[in-house]
Amino acid sequence: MHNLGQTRSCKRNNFFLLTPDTFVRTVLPGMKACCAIVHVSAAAGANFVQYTAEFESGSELGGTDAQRFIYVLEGSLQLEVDGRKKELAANAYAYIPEGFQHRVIAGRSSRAAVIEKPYQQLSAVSAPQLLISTEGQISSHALGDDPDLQVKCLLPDEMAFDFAVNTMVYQPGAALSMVEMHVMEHGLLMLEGGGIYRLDDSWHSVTAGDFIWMAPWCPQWFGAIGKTPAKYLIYKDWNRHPLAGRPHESRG
Ligand code: UGY
Ligand code: MN
Repeated sequence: MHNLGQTRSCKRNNFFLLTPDTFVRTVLPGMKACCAIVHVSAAAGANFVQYTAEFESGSELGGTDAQRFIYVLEGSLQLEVDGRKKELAANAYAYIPEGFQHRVIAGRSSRAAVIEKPYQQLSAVSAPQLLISTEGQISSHALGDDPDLQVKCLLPDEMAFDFAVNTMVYQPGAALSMVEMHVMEHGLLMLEGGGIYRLDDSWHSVTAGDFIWMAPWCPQWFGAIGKTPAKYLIYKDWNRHPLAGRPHESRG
């Protein structure tokens, strides 16, 4: 059904909000019976790629040259490494280091959030190893002193990792205690509930299924609205000096 050209989706220089009514599916190299909704990439100025992969029964994700993070949203996936298969059920996740041979296969229809980013090596620090876990195994902590805003850091607090992926759960009425403006960019997938997101100078109603990209220093604030908690999965670049990865400018 058409909606007379109306949508909550919007794209600005500093951010965009993408709602499921505007999602367009595509097939990435190596995908078999699988498709991707690409939410953000270098085409928008981001330094990472995030997409939702939708799997049919018997399907497979393609490979990547980058490091990869997969969080299972629905169904279950098999991660094949060294000829062994590890089952990833909903809320399970895997961090796959750059250059690590693996296959991601679905035995039934499934969905996963996928983040890919070229690794920024630190001298004197070894690159991270393969990591497989579930959100349930991670303990949460309050953000600031607000017990109604709980954060789970899905990747270990180690300098080897050049990005972080966290879940954040807001009880109804809970909110970020400040408008944040920071060097890190974000990829955010709303998992449950909803509320109001301030992005730059505008306020947006957001709900489960929406995706938001925030550029570095995009003013951001969220307050949960409704009778159930709001939850999102959030990516940020992390643990690297702001000069790292920037091309050297020629001086003349
Ligand atoms: O980790 C963060 O920067 C997080 N507090 N940002 C956000 O929720 N928009
Ligand atoms: Mn933030």
